[in-house]
Amino acid sequence: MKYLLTLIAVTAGLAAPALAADKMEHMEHGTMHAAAADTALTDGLVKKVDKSAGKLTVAHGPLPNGMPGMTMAFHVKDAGWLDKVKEGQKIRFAIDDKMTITRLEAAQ
Ligand SMILES: [Cu+2]
Repeated sequence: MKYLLTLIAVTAGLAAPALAADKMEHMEHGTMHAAAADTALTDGLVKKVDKSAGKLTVAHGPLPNGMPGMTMAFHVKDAGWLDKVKEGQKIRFAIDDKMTITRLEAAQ
């Protein structure tokens, strides 16, 4: 029993730092490539429009800052943009170094 508890403690200890490092890398990518991220447009598909939080959940392709394609929530620079998009709509967008959408346009 004692052995089993030790094993669980060791396993938990290993898992936590790995998660923290993963988050850190995510943020560094955003900062490093800020200049490129401001101009290049990325394709995305609107998954959710959250007007109360001022956020747009987007399934996006690879971003100029090095982030691979995934589904995630972004803040938008202009909350009014949330009235112009809807779930299921294809968009093209650009983000700044804080992962805020600074450009948003409809895609065909
Ligand atoms: Cu992402």
